[in-house]
Amino acid sequence: EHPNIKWFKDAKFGMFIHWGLYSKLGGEWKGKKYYGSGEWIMSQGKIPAKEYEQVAAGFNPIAFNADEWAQLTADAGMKYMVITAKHHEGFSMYDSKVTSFDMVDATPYGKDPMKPLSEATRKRGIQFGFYYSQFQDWHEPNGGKNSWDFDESKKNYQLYYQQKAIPQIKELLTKYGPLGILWFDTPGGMTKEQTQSFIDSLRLLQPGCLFSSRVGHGLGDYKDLGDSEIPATPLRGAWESLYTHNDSWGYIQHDLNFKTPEALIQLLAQVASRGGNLLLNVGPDGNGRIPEYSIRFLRETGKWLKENGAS
Ligand code: JFZ
Repeated sequence: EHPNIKWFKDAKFGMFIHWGLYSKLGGEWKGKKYYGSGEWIMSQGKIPAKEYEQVAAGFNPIAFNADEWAQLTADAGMKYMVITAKHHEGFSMYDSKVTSFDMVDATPYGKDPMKPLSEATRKRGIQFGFYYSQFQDWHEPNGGKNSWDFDESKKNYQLYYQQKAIPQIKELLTKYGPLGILWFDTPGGMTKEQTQSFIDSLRLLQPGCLFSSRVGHGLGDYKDLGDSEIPATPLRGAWESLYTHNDSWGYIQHDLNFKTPEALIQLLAQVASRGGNLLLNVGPDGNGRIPEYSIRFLRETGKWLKENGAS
C-alpha cells in the first residue's frame, strides 16, 4: 500500500477536468457536429495533425480564473482535482519546454494556467493532480493511435516515451509543487517490466504522489474502474469511479444533458457505500468557463452535503 493513500481513501469526491484545444471546438468541426467524448474529435474527424495544430492559434481562454475553479471545487465538497495536462490530442495545457505545441508557445493566451490552479487548489486544502495521456499522442509521429497521419507499423513508441512523455511528466512532477495524483490513461507500447521501471524512475521525483491504475499492467497505487462504472458490491482497497457531468468529457456546446444535484448525490452515495471515490468531470469551454449548469448543480450538491454532515 502506498504510504500516502489515506487522503485518497478519505476523499470520496473529486473534480475531474477535461480541458484542451477540443474545448474550443466544442464538438464541431467544419460544420459537422459530433456528440459524446468531445476530446476525441480529432480522431473522429480524422483531422490531420498539421490542421489541428492551427486550433491553438485561436485558443485564448481569457475567462479562465484559477480561484473560481478551485473555489467551486471546495464548494462542491470535493477534496481533490485532476486536470488534463495533455490529452490524446497531444497539446500541452501548461508551459512545457519539451515542445512548442503548448499553452505558452502556441496560443495568444501565452500563460500557464496550471501554475495558478495548482496554487489555488492547494491553498484551499484540495489535493491537486494531473491527467497525462502517456501513450496516445495524435500529434507525434511516434505517439500512439494516430493512424490517419502516420503509419502505425513504422512507429517507435520508445522514442516517443523518451523524447516527449517522460520529459513532460518530469516537468509536471517538478514544477507544480507536491501533486496528489498522476492520472495516467489508455496505456500502450510498454511491457510490464518497462512500465515498472517507468514508475520507479518517476517515483523518485515525488514519492508522495499516487499513480492511477491506468498506468497499465495492473500496476499503480489505486484502482480506476471503467468509465461510468460502479461495482455491484463493496470493493476492497482504494478505488475510484469516473463519471462526467453530462455526456462528454471534453466540452460539447450542444450537450446539455447535465445530471441534476439529486442524481449526483445518489451517484456519490452509491459509490461511497461501496467504499470508493467519485471523480466527477466537468468540461470548461474554449474561453475558460465551466458550463453554467455544472457550476450551479455542483454548488447545490455541495450545499446538500454540508447541510447533511457529509462533507
Ligand atoms: C479514456 C479517454 O480515452 C477518454 O477520452 C477520457 O479521458 C476517459 C476518462 O478515459 O477513455 C476510456 C478509458 C478506459 C475505459 C473507458 C474509456 N475503460 O477502461 O472502460
